[in-house]
Amino acid sequence: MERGCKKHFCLVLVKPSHYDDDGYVIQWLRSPIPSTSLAALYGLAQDCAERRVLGPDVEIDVHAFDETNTRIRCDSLAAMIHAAGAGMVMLVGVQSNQFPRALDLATTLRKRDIPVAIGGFHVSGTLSMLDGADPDLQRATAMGVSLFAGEAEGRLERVLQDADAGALAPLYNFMDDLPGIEGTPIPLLAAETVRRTAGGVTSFDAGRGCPYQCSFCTIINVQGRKSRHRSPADIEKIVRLNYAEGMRSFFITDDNFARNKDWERILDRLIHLREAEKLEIGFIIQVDTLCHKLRNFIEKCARAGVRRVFIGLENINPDNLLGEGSIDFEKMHPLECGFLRRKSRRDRRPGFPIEPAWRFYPKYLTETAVNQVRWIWLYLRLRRLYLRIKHDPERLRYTDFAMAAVAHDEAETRALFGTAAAQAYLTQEHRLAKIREGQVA
Ligand code: B12
Ligand code: SF4
Repeated sequence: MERGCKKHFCLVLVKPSHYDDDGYVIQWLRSPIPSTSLAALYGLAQDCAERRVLGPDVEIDVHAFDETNTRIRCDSLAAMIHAAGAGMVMLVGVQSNQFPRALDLATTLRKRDIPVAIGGFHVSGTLSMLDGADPDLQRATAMGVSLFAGEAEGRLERVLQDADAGALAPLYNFMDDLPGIEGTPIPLLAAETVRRTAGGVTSFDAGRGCPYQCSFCTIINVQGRKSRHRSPADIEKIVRLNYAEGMRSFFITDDNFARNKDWERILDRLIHLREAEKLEIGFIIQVDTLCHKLRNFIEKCARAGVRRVFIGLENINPDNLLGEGSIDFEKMHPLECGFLRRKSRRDRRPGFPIEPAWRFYPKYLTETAVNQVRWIWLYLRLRRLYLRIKHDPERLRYTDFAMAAVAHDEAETRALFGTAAAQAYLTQEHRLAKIREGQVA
């Protein structure tokens, strides 16, 4: 459509959620944290809009929606694009468990003649590890959906130009050409998108790629083993922009921040923001178990405001996960849990019946009320425990097995190692140790 003398291209970015076991879309009144994938694509799309990559007379209007906190109505998206006269929907950051939902959204949109592209870890991972041999990818292609493998930095404008020309390719495959991300447009989201999350916390990737080769790791097949990173100046910009919007806590999503080649310069910049400029910022990072060997790493992380660290370990006892608060109450992995579950009666996975209103709403309201009481009760119990520990004069003398130094006989004496899986793991470790010592050919 032409408004004034300008043409418009409506770009809708959607980060799909996935279905729960009952076939309802997992959605919350407030999701815990803005999606980095959505922010990355939004930042790149805004840059394309500013550079007028579709021509000097074409405005690109970018809209971003996260399905974990917003109900996606395909009819409304289609109406927005038809009203603009041109546009497309990009389903972004789609992981394997979200791919079926992404396909269902794509099916409805394609029926309304809307150009659709899907990208994210599932497409990239499937192409790099299985050569694209996945029936779901084939289904997508069959319905005219365009697939994008690899990273969008430096490539988004080509997809937009193809879409505008009505010539989207069935597959954009950049897996063999991972881009440098220094100086590329930074991830960001509009304030109204961020407001749909719990608030205070946001995330960004300072870098991609990890030099290690853990046998169970899929990520290195997608993001590679070479460290590619944003510049300290870009990271400062991300922090300042978000800080101005009230964000105080940042999740740096690098799989292994300790192996980001620029970690020290980045931390120095963050230390300056905290210590010289008194910005009250805190960080969550992910590292490997050897990070303590990097000179200054732990000290500088502490000064930069790192408050929580994820360390990936192979799990000796998978039952541990079942002990999480969220699995009991919401039947949900803790990383997927948000605040106040929303369910839309009509957004049910194809193959599941649409429940009549008289049955759906009372059940939903009862579930919600029961879960809220359970969460409040859990909070009160933990708060009581916390206060008891905080005021216990003996608290600094407390110790238990988990905090004790490694003992030479613990594999024989601790119950943790008593399961068949743990024993198999130990046998393999002993064998590998002997190979390293040259005792086994
Ligand atoms: C950070 C992270 C999280 C954070 C997300 C926080 C946040 N604010 O976003 C948290 C902790 C919440 C999380 C949760 C989960 N995660 Co996670 N997560 C990651 C991690 C480490 C980084 C993801 C990221 O932000 N990358 C940076 C963005 C910019 O990259 P990207 O999404 O790939 O997007 C780029 C390209 O793919 C492309 N692109 C993406 N989409 C599109 C679309 C189009 C049209 C185009 C053109 C381009 C394009 O452009 C982008 C920029 O280059 C990845 C591992 C990894 N390194 O990818 C795992 C990973 C994605 N997570 C994974 C999983 C399994 C989960 C959970 C399902 C875990 C669980 N059991 O609950 C949940 C799902 C939650 C949810 N609702 O999405 C798996 C997915 C595996 C798979 N086969 O799909 C991964 C790969 C880790 C792994 N190997 O196990 N996760
Ligand atoms: S350290 Fe983490 S990101 Fe690196 S290869 Fe191992 S599992 Fe993958």
